[in-house]
Amino acid sequence: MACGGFMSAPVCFIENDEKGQLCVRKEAKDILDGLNEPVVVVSVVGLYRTGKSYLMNRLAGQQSGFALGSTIESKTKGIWMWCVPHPNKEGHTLVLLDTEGLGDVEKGDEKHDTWIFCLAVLLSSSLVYNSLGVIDNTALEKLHYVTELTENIRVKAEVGQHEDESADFIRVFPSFVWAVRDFTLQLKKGDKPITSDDYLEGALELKQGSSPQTVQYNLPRSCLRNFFAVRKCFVFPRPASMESMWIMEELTEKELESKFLEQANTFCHYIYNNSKTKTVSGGRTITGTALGNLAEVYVEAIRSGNVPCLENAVVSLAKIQNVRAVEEALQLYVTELFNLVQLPMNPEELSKIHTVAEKKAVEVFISVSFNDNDQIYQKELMGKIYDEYQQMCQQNYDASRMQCEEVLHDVFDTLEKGISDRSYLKPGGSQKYIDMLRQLSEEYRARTDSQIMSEAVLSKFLKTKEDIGNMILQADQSLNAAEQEKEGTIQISCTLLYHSIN
Ligand SMILES: Nc1nc2c(ncn2[C@@H]2O[C@H](COP(=O)(O)OP(=O)(O)O)[C@@H](O)[C@H]2O)c(=O)[nH]1
Ligand SMILES: [Mg+2]
Repeated sequence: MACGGFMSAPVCFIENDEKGQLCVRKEAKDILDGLNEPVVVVSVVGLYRTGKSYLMNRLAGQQSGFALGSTIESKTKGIWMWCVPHPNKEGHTLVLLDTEGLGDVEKGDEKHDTWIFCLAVLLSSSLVYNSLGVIDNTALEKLHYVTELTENIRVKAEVGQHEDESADFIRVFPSFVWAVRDFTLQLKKGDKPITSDDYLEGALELKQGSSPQTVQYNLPRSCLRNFFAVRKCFVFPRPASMESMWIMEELTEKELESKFLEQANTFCHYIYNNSKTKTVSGGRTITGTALGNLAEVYVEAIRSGNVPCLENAVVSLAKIQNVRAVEEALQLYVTELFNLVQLPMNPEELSKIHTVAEKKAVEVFISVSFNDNDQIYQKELMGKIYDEYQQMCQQNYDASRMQCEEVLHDVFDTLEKGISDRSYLKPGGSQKYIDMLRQLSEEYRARTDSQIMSEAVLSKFLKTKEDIGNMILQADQSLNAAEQEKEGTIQISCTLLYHSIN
């Protein structure tokens, strides 16, 4: 299904578990985990059966994908996700989030709808609000979720008692696109043609006055104006005849109304060209991996009865990402060493491999880590790399020692044999022994030329041979003395004999 993070079909991203609580689906999380490039996230919200899933399929450039509901029952449950290569931004993934319809009477769970709306706002870089007909008061009343955002989303971790956080929303919220479907009116104000954006801004104009009705009227409008800095509107005529609309997925471009097609293309191009890479509080862009973690952090906050907070989410996200960055970077370092190192080896070569592997590991760390401003995690990584390297150096010494010892046994075998045969316990034996030691040491050195432990192993060995060398020397000296004595005795006897004869 997933190929380098891209998917042939959408998967369920966030849904209700068996206890009725929101949860992030593992399959979707795994796909995002494998996506280490920046993401542009576009989510669609709106009442059910208003053509949201169809519009998302168009953004994916596909005839079908997100399931369409051609019956009363809405097809999409929870939030579904589709990751496709971004058509305009190389090295970016376009993540499409299709939400289940808000206000589904069958479901009748308003709070659930509110959270779905909040998650769509929190996770996306562009939020598409989709509705049928016109932007009138009823349409805006249906968008009451926007008025609840202040209760359900916090930006800062600590807020002063009388501080109004909604002023911060504008900095961190996605851009807002209103898609009006089956639009039948003419875009005109009086006689003058207006743009669809003018149409939206006109609908968002506030009324003067402070009566409860006026406050009520102004509330969703001022929320939209105050929370979303970038607002855009697209009006779509009916795409086809009523009968054909049951089978929209099967209709070819030619069978669609040309005006609809034109608008749909303009809409898609606007999204491709203007939707920004998803950032989090503090302005850092995020990857697919981070998006998956972010979703888990927000969903966890909702599950535990808290209000999702952007600043806290960034802290949690940083921790998750940085722990992972250390793990991945260290894994790469260890694998690199494992693949290139052949023990025993020249320590300088080992050091070179270590330096290259360390550099690669730091690169991985930097690409995965997140807000490691004080370099706490990078220092942890460097410490772990140092430990691994020290271990490897130790293993290198051990391996070299073993090889040297093997050569040593082989080379000095003749000497050992000579010792056990008592070949050196004869006059002049000590010199023979020393010559042999010298000759074999040279042979050993020639065979262990490149080994770091060559001299250490040899000198340890030679030390063990000092006693036997001394013994041989002593034996040699006493043998010599005896010999001389013997020779001396003979000479005295001969002299005596000579003298007695003469
Ligand atoms: N009237 C109308 N129906 C549409 C439009 N686009 C898609 N549909 C059809 O409306 C039904 C619901 O579409 P779907 O995309 O599943 O709506 P969702 O519930 O909002 O996701 C399907 O039968 C679609 O073929 C549109 O622009 N206008
Ligand atoms: Mg749908």
